[in-house]
Amino acid sequence: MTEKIAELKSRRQEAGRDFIALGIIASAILMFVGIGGKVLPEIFRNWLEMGPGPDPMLVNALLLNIALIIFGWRRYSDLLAELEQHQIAEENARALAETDMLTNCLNRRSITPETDSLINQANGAGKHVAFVMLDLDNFKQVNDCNGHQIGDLVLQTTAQRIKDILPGGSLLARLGGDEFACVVSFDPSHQGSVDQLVNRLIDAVSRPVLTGGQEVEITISAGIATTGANTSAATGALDAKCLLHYADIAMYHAKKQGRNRYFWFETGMEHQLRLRNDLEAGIRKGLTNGEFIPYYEQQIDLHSGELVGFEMLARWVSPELGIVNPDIFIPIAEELGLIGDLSGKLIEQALSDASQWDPAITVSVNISPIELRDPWFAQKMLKLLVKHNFPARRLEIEITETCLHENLGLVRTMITSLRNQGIRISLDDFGTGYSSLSQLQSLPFDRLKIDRSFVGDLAHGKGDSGSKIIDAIIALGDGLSIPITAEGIEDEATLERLKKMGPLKGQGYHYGLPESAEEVRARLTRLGRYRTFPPEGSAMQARIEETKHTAGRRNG
Ligand code: G
Ligand code: G
Ligand code: MN
Repeated sequence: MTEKIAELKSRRQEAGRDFIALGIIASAILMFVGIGGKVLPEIFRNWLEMGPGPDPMLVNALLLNIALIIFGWRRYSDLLAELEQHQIAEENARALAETDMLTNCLNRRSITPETDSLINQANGAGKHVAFVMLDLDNFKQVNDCNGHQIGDLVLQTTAQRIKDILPGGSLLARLGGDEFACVVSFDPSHQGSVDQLVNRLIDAVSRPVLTGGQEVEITISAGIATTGANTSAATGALDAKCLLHYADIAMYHAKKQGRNRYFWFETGMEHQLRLRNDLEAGIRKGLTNGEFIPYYEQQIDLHSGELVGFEMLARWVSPELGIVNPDIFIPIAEELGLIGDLSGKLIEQALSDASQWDPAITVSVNISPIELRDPWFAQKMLKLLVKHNFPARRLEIEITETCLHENLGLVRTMITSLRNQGIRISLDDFGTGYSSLSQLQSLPFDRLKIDRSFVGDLAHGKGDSGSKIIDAIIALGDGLSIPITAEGIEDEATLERLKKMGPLKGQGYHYGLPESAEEVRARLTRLGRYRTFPPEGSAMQARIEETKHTAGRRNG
């Protein structure tokens, strides 16, 4: 590429020199006129024997002049040819800059001006323009699993399939990566034609791509924005840049809704997106500012009524939003890749809080399926336990049933290494995630937690199904010798029914809402189960020592 540019440059310089040559020719012609005007009449007169011959010096000068003009003319025609070539090369370079090399479509730079001129054309013809943003789903996986060459082939095939379907006069660009944009004009009275077109695109792209005996399956998500009323109602006049932005938002919405589908842009989406971006920024900021804190829900031995443990439940104390529940921020933290960090901080805080509690009280923590995929997870837990000098047998890790579908082998290894350290593992929300009996038998769980939906059914007297399921789970736990906790006990009646069903632990709002560390401290202090003397070396102990010391000096 650089060689080509250097060649173009040197040709341009040559052409510049040739312009000087052209100047010389012009002066040569002038001289020819001047000298010729004097010499030629003398020659004629000499021929007609009417006078003496011309001055030989002037004749030589005239001949030299003629030679110069011929030479100059040839250089000039060469120059014109050069210039023409130069122009062609420049045009080629411009075409290259406007084209996506892999697929031969337009690229991100050229789609905007091309769209703007299509909009102008359409406006003149009483038509509207639809901008369709298309993004392959999980394309990274195709690259990772099959290599970049296959990835490139998938992109080329996709581009070709889209081209085959688009009506004449439409635009197609690859904006980069696995993102395409097509722009079509349509009759405003047939908006349905855009839906039809996009449906056909989605169908065509999701046909498997055959590559050297392999089949690659791919789907696509799309967003549509048009110059018609539905997009412009709230936004006014639309140019290519706006359309691209709105189509992108609609495409993002399609991704969020589960991919392999399309959405028309609606103004609400922009609002949602802003909200989502604010949430993401807030979570990042909250993480560095320590805004995520543990709350604790009591766990009770149903028969003795004794407090035996707490389940730690994450809360986000946001300066803007107040107290936010984990079902809002955990999925976002997972998507942002922050869950390991967040969870680590929360668990560390919980261990630190719990070291002040009666050592008979256990702490349960929830972890996300994503953390189970971290090969260092067990290591990290061990490090935290050692750092806080916290006995592993007091820690219980809750994993939800849905984890088991993701990678049974990995989960088994993880559970085994956690249990080898002495940490206990419970299966959370049991009954909602369809784990099979064989999985239960092959995985060494220390506890099952019956999902609160079944426990809730008990009190609301929805037939006997609730109690039958709970009976079945209790029998299962008996058979496998796994103890059981019932979640979501909300009233005395439920508690009484559960008590009759077997030896259970339980938790729920009947015993109070989840509490902050401070409230737990007050509760345990009332019960005489809070350690008033902090463990040695703690910050509190250091402060007490210091106070004693200064008080001693003052007194002495
Ligand atoms: O507290 P509750 O309110 O809304 O909890 C909702 C869900 O969030 C529960 O299913 C619980 O398992 C989960 N959850 C609470 N805290 C944490 C946490 O620290 N990490 C993970 N991964 N999930 C949590
Ligand atoms: O990890 P898990 O999905 O089990 O999270 C427990 C969730 O259940 C938390 O959000 C907690 O606030 C909630 N919860 C705990 N006890 C009760 C209860 O008695 N009733 C209801 N509706 N929810 C409860
Ligand atoms: Mn739980």
